[in-house]
Amino acid sequence: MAVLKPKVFRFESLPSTNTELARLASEGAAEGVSIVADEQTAGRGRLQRAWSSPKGAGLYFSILLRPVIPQNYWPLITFMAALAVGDALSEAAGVQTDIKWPNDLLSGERKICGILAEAIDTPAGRAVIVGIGINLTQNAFPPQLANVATSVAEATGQAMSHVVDRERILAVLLDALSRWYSLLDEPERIVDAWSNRSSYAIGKLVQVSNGDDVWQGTTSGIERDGALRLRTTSGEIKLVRAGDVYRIRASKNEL
Ligand code: BT5
Repeated sequence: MAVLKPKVFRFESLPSTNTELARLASEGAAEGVSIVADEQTAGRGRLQRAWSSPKGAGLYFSILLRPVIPQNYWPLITFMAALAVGDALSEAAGVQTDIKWPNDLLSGERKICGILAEAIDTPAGRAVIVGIGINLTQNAFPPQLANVATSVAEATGQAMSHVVDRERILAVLLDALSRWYSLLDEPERIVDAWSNRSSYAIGKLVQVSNGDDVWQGTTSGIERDGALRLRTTSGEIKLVRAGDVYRIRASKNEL
């Protein structure tokens, strides 16, 4: 596996770091080219959802990868990014995180980071843009998301300096991404590490929705290609490759 050498370009404001990096990738940018913006005016989540990205409140980052592993393993790119963010938040800020399949990092069951990996065709071959949004302060998201979102400042109880803390987290994140990326050709190591850090990997009662499909069941491990195994209430095993996972809390009256 090629060694990742990140090269970071900084912007004050962009519509979306993923969109700008896709443009550079289509012009032939090399693996490792990365973008950080102080704000995004049209930050994106999955399925064209919005990612709230006000100035000075979060780390808005994208990196270009040109993976050589078979494409059916590309979902593990989101996994390796989640592992790297987990390392960065732990080492640079002392924040311990849980991972919710497929792309959320949680602190105290609330989302502190979202990851958006997008595959694109470029003249130099198929590539992946990995976008990472980390909430540094509570200003990163609107108050109506406060029950589902959190920030590094809230998790640590400390005020965050946008520049100093963002740069420290970014520096550790770049190292961690390089480390985990070099393991991408060993899927079981990525899946094992991910599963060890995710309370959602096994034994969690969840609802999964993917478009019009909605299933309830208990998570029962991760496939080698990153699919989530779900034992549905009817006892059937489903392999989930896309969708949103919500934790179901057992009712207090249940035995
Ligand atoms: C994600 O999507 O979680 C992927 C977010 C990726 C953002 C990064 S920032 C750098 C790069 N450039 C981009 O344009 N994007 C990437 P998803 O799982 O679909 O979650 C989106 C949902 O999270 C929204 O519908 C909101 O409910 C919620 N949300 C929006 N902004 C949030 C925030 N700052 N913190 C927590 N939750 C948020």
